[in-house]
Amino acid sequence: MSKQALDQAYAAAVERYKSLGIDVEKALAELDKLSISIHCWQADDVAGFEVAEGDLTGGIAATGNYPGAARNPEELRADLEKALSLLPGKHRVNVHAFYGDFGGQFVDRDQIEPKHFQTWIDWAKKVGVSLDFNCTLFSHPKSENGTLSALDPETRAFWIEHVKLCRWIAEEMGKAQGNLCIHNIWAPDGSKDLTVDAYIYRKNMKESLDKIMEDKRDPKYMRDCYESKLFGIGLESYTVGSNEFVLGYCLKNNMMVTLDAGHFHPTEGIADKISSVALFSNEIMLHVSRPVRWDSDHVVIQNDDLQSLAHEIVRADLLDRVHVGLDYFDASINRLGAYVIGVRATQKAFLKAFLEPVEQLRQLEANGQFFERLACLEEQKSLPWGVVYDYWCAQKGVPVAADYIAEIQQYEKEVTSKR
Ligand code: RNT
Ligand code: ZN
Repeated sequence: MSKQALDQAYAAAVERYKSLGIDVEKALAELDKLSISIHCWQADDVAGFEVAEGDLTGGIAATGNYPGAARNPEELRADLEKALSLLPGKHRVNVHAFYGDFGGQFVDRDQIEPKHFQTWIDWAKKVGVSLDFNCTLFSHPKSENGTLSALDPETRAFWIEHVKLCRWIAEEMGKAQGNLCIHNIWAPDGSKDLTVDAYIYRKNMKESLDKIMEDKRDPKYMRDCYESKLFGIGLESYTVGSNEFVLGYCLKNNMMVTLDAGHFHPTEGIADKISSVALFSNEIMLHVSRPVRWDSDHVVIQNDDLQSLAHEIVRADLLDRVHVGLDYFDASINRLGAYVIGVRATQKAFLKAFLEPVEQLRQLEANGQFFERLACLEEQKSLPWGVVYDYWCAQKGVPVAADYIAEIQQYEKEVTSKR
């Protein structure tokens, strides 16, 4: 589309929204503020960069064999930089502990330090992003029989030390960037089959977390969030960190809950959890993902689940308390493309929510005019939000609409296909 055609279409869209009482510029200003935490692990299929590279474990799986996965921190950062250059807005990058820059040395998880993440910190400063962080409690020989909930006290001690170190690293990242680095805890602990001692593992988990949290960190620079799960592959019957366990722990300990879109029953969405959790917890971390029949972590697209999630957050005015992060890993398509699709889909869902005539809908609801409410919700779907998004991309100097495809193809030809 030519610039002139885009400008004209945008002007018409602005008028259309104005007739509904909506200020498009205000919506775009909101979208400007939406900073999405982009997960580093889509670029290499959750492999990490430890010297002792093992299989991906913990009940998660990246399926597919598309060429071009990043093999070291430099390649991964180059890929992220390319992806960021195709995305409007200012974002964050979410790093996992096993993505440290270990300089070819074996550094076990209970030995990692901020220095192993210095190149990440320097890079983030250079490209103008902030970092979030995650302890890595999977893909390690000592995680095979549980981590923080393991029966063996030495195993528990090892993982307690790891998470403590990760909280220190997160705090250092926060200090270096001058803003909050969110540290996510997800432990895969669970069991394939019937579990007799469900209580004991959860008690261990609780005690391990209590020990970890004895280290006080500056909440201005690092805060923890804790992620629940329903099941994992090979861990189908029992998950220690179930929704009740994690919610209970977080509410009691004033910790942020992480809601991952793929971690509930297949017909259970996380959108409807937002208003409940937000009434009792100050902050929420989101792992925006796309489960297809199971927690498959498909690339995020604009589906109803994503749209409901954005609507719930925007309607309740919770954007300053809800942190939006992505979590998916598809190894079957161009990995960079996967980033761009997922971030753009998330932004579009939020833009649609910002453009919603919510006052009118509220009025209809309060009046009991439910047919009218439903009709208006349906009508919204075909409002010209797409052109507003395209215009925003043009304004930000990034490819408009499908134009990013060619750029990704070019990068694949020049860079990723040669790996
Ligand atoms: C796993 C969790 C977790 C991971 C990342 C890699 O089911 O969703 O967030 O995806 O830590
Ligand atoms: Zn997750």
